[in-house]
Amino acid sequence: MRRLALSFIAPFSAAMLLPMAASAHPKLVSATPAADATVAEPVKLELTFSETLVGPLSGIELTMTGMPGMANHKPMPVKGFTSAADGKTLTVSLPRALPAGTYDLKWHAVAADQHRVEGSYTFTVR
Ligand SMILES: [Cu+2]
Repeated sequence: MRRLALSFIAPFSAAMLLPMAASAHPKLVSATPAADATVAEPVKLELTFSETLVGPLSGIELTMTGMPGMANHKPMPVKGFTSAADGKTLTVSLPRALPAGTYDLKWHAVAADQHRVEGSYTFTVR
């Protein structure tokens, strides 16, 4: 009988000790263009996160990794865009529509606890 009682207590205690703090880190919820999507030439990118962003500390780096008909395209950073955070959404305004090619987008996001979280995804412009 004593053995049976102990087997009930152990799993219950373990569940009580699970850490809760990680929930405050921003996760990418959705993006336009979406990860792995193929889209017509965008002039604006939009990334929506799970937490309210600290604007000046959140942003992206965008690299063109391929162009149609061009073998061995070297990674080419896209420059001249501006990004602004409003609540949970980061909006990136491009100086002109992105030309056809493949792109690697690296994002970094900071929410209230000031920890920097990073991620990346790719998309294609046709
Ligand atoms: Cu943190």
